[in-house]
Formats: sequence, structure tokens, C-alpha cells
Amino acid sequence: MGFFDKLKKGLGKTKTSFDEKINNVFSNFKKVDEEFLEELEEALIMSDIGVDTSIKIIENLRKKIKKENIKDDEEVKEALRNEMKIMLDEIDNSLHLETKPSVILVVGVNGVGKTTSIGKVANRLKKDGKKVVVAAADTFRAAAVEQLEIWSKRSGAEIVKRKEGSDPASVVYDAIKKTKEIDADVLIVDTAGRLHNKQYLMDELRKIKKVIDKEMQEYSQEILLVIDGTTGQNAISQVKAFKQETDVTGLILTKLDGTAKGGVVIGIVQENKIPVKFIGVGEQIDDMEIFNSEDFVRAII
Ligand SMILES: Nc1nc2c(ncn2[C@@H]2O[C@H](COP(=O)(O)OP(=O)(O)O)[C@@H](O)[C@H]2O)c(=O)[nH]1
Ligand SMILES: [Mg+2]
Repeated sequence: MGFFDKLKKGLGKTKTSFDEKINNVFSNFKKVDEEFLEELEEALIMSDIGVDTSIKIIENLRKKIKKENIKDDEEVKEALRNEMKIMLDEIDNSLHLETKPSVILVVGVNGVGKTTSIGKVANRLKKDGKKVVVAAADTFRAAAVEQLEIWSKRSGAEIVKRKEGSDPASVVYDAIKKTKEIDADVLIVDTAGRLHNKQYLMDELRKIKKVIDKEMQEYSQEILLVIDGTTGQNAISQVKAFKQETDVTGLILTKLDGTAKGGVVIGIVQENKIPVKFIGVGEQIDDMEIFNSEDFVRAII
């Protein structure tokens, strides 16, 4: 199954899926009028896109319908896809790893897929001929270090670790040193599932950031927030919480092969001006893709 099929299958899975709400509006389609546009707006809001973004999409759609005298439902669908694509393309979603070395700090709450995504990203970078180091700065549980170790073996990345309970910022310090020593291209830092109401975990994140800022000041830095695509509205509060603490440069949206609520992505990107850089579509090492807005809107509508 190709990436597009996996994505489509995942996004179409739930009964309350994006797909279904929008398609319901289109299956009751009679003509393009205010009533139809209102129904469509409601369906967008219910699909986790967010109120402001939904209103904006419909506003733009209304203008386009008028300007191009659109009457046909298929044409409306295509115009709707296009409006969503425009919003997703507003922000540059390329990965900025211009310097050698560069660093990717990976953050997010527990279980969203940080460690798995790191394995997948490391693997992609290795395939591109890059030398990769991963830092096991989730020192909270021994299992977390072991899990990253498995992924580092799979992807062929070097791992820097300390024993369970060590200071995460110190692990990052060691890892930066190692990265420079072996002349690696990219350092990827795994972190603990810092619940945003646990202040000490956020403090820990700040300490890690401080080490990176100090030791890798002149190098490219990405801070990728991992979001579980199945969590819908909850994802929005996670983005808000992490944005407050650190300069998130991009999102990794995982589990889009599961019962995903993909609509939330459009609202998050539009309202936070944070791009999606990768999407996870499974548990295997190759189940990650660079985010493509065209594929994405075609999969959800
Ligand atoms: N189906 C699916 N499962 C995923 C994906 N990414 C991660 N997972 C699973 O989610 C669970 C938690 O992942 P993990 O990387 O340990 O999350 P972390 O706590 O954020 O580091 C694991 O069982 C992973 O296999 C994905 O894209 N699709
Ligand atoms: Mg982890």
C-alpha cells in the first residue's frame, strides 16, 4: 500500500471522519447558495479545523465561487481543496539543516511517537548520506533509552546515553561533544514526555535548550513538536503549551494511518503559523513522509 492509500485509509477510518461530514454536505448538494456554504462551514468546524480557520476558508471559497461563477459540486470540492492547500502552503515546510552539524530537538507529550519518529528521521537522513547522532535525553525511564537504542541500530545512527535518572541536559551536552568529535551532520535529541502541567518537565526542556543554544549557537536548529494525529482538539492545546515554552519550528504529525482526525492540521498550521514537516503513517522505519499539502487535501476530501 502506498503512502497516499495509507493516509487515505487512516483518515477515512472513523465514523466521525472529516471525509464523512464534508461528504454528507456534498451528497445533499442542490445548488451553491448561502445555505450550502453555511452547512459546509459547520462541517469544517466540526471536523476540528477550528472556527476562525473554517470561517476564513468559507470566505475565500465564497469569493472564488462568485468570481469564477462556480455551480457544479465537483468544482466546489476542487475549490475547497485548493483553499485548504493555499493555507497549508503559506508556511515553508522544508527542514532547515543547512549547517554541519545541525540539531533537531524533538518534543511532545508521552506516547505521541517522538522516539519512533526520531528513528524514522534518522533513517531518512542516513539514506541521504548523512552521519547522524541521537541523544537519549529521555532519561526518565530505562526503557526509553533502550527503545532509542533499538532505533539507532535500525537506522545506523550513533547513540549517546547515560544511565536512567541522569540529567537530560548533561546527556545533550555529551551528545553535542560527540557530534563535533566524529564530525557528524545532524544531532537528534529525544526528550521525555513532558506533560505541560508538570512544571519541572518544562524546566528540564528549558535547560536542554540552553545547552543547545550555548554549544551550537552558530548552527541550524529545528525544534519539532510531535503531535498524535488521532487526538483531534487536544492537539491544539498541546501546540499552545509547547509554543509558550519553546520556539517550535515545525510539527511531526503521527499515526495518520490510524483513526486520524486530520482536519485539525489545517487549523494548527493556519492559527499558529507552524508548518508540518513530516507525517507518520505506521510503526515501521519507512512509514514516514515529508508533508505534501496536495496529497493531504486529496486524502481528506
Ligand atoms: N500506527 C502508528 N503508530 C505509531 C506511529 N508513530 C508512533 N507510533 C506508535 O506509538 C507508540 C508510542 O510511540 P513512541 O515513539 O514510544 O512515543 P513517545 O513516547 O513520544 O516517544 C508506539 O507503539 C509506536 O509504535 C505512526 O505513525 N503510526
Ligand atoms: Mg520516547
